[in-house]
Amino acid sequence: MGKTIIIGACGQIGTELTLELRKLRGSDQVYAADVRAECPAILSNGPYVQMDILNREAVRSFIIDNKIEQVYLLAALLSATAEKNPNFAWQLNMEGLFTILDLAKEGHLKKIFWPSSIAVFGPTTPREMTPQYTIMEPSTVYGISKLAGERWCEYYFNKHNVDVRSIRYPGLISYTSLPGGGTTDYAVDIFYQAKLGKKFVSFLSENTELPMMFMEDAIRATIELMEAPSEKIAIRSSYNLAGCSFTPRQLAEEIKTHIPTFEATYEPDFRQAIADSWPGSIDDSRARQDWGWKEKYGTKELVSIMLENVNVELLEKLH
Ligand code: NAD
Ligand code: AKB
Repeated sequence: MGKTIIIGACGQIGTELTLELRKLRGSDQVYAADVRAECPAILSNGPYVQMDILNREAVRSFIIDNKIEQVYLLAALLSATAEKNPNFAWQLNMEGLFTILDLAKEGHLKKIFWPSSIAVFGPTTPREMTPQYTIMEPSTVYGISKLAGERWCEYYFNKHNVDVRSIRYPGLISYTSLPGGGTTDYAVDIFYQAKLGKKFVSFLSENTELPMMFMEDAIRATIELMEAPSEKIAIRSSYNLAGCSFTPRQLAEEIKTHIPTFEATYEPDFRQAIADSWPGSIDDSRARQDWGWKEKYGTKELVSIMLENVNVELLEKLH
């Protein structure tokens, strides 16, 4: 297998995906790339390149000159940050995708992974067990960019035979790196506050149910999808994928079974409207049927492993 690059490698998903792909393929075969000037220490076991996905010519030259075969394109603004800067979010989330799809169309790349999100659904979508194919009228700039991206991925597959694969990730929960500006971020922050012995103030209301997944499951799903034989990938827009679903109150109750003194209060802000427009749970039967997806972590397992592993120093480094 040829070389791989992960663009947006310093983020919540990129950090763990880079480490896992380096384990599988060899550190020197997997480039980490990000707009950040410095490579975080955790990714220093392999090559790092500072790269702005919006600099189309620089991205093209690097990929062609280094004979890269696979791209994981993770750079994006997430839902909450995107609402604060809609024009830039649209530019960042779309332009980079075209740069990479065009490289594949011209024969420079063999395979692309591009993540979508549960944000492609909207207030008119059936909320429970949201099907793969259903009404999609996203009401956020992030959701609109992800839905447009999905349509372009399918288009490039159909018209230009580009091998692009995608997952509609739910909210991802991890302890290796912090989340980067999403609506589901409360479900990571809560573990740091619990470990610090602090009261947690949730920016979502107590009964807001959202689909979530432990990062290890998400990374495994991504690699399984990318390694599946092409003929098994019947969906070239993006696959629904589910881990578990919970509300802030259910999550707090589960944490209390480990830390009985833990307390949470609820003060919804602008992110409540975003969460209200998203599904509560996801039907991922097509991913199960087509390429054998099965989650390992439910809410209980996720809470135990997060409480065991979150390191409050990671949070303190940022403040
Ligand atoms: P993140 O915000 O943690 O990381 C994004 C990374 O991209 C950052 O390291 C950032 O520095 C980098 N970046 C930003 N602008 C860039 C640019 N111009 N050029 C190169 N790099 C740039 O995001 P994440 O949570 O790791 O998400 C990665 C992808 O997965 C995104 O497309 C996101 O929409 C999608 N996704 C994430 C989740 C989740 O819960 N984390 C859920 C659904 C979909
Ligand atoms: C966000 O909240 O924006 C992300 C997502 C579900 O896409 N975590």
